[in-house]
Amino acid sequence: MQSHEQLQTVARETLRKNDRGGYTLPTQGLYPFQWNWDAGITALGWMTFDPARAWREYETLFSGQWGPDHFGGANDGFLAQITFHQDSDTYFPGPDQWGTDSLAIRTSSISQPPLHATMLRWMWKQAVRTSERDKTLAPQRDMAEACLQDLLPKVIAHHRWWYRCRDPQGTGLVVNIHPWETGMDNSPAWDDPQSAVLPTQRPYVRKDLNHVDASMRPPKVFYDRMVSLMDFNSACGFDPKRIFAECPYRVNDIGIISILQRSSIDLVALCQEFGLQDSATEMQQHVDRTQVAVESLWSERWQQYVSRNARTGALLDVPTSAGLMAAYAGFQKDCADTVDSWLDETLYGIPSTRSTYIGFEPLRYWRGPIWQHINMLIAVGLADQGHVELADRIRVDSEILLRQQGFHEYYDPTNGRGLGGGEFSWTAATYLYWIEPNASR
Ligand code: 9WN
Repeated sequence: MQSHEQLQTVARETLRKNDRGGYTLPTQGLYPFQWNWDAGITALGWMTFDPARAWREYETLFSGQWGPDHFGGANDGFLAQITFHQDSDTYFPGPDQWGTDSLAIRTSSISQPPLHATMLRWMWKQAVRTSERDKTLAPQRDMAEACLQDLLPKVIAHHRWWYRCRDPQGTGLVVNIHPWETGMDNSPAWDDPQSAVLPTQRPYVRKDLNHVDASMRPPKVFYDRMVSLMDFNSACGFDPKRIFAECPYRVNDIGIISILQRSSIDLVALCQEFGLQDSATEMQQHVDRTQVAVESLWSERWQQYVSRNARTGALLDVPTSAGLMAAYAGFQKDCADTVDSWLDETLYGIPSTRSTYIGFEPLRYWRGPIWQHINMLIAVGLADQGHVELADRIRVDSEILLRQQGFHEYYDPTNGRGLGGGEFSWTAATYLYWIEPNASR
């Protein structure tokens, strides 16, 4: 069991080791580029000991955002799942696979859960608190203010992209068109909609199995389908209308919907604080619409929100951790009792798939293992809604795990063993921002 001091030192070293100047690798080898939602969580970790570096992570992430001049402009505001600032041959699919060679900064052509307005608001609050506590640190607040003035219009454009391109009919429930967009890539919830995707016939070489045991990664047929969807996207010239209408995979993911909802709520608050009243009103309208629409994703069976196959209309009635971010999103039902029951079934926090579910696999990627940043989002949401004890139970479970195992990509919920990539950035960041006893969140 490592002490908090030791762990804090290791966590900082982990971020420094994975630092590539303006961006942080999730882990070396397995993920050698800048990932979208990883960057947001990782910035929170930097914020606890090097605020300038935290803001820089965001600046670098948004340097890859697509604008009105990219691919005809219909994807203005799009922020990619991966931004390829440098080449690397240790990952597939790398920069040459996505059809984006014409970009100055190449990116993938799909997005990831848009948690940024929330992360930025937390960073902003931290900067304000710090400078109030110690007047000599006032420049930190000025830096935060200047960065947010630059970033807010970009974040607004990104939210507009989600609502415009991924919910063109204004239903209040955005869709995703690739399981990698959910960040919860091979969740059993995607098994049904994925079966409509024809596996690619083209040859390619996976690289993930050079780094991690096959028992912890998705099977070949999953990759065949991911490649097929990636190629479909570029064959459409990234035209969002065509992709929405024709993509064989179209899912209302409760994870993305919850994260976007919380982010839009935080964006409204930031816009109000920074004098962007029209954007605040615009975002509030989206929030109100989603608040009503999400009730159609309620599962009586599992007493939580779930996802839906947007092509067939069928509810994907699978109990995953994505549906437990209800308190975080401020939905009508906060799912606190359900979270409580999940915690009784495992020892170290929230598994990605409920352990009593038939498709639960404790080792394999998003089919069972625990991710620390998901523990954090669920717990912070619960605390925000007044479930302080429950939130603290998740935090303590997470703390035990990290003190025993260090910073892995994910953890086996049946015995706590660290799995996947090692020296993992967002796990270290989660420790620094949320678990470390002196963390001032
Ligand atoms: C594909 C970087 C990313 C995370 C995802 C996680 C995993 C990539 C992969 O790693 O996905 O995006 O190749 O498996 O599922 O959530 O952002 O840490």
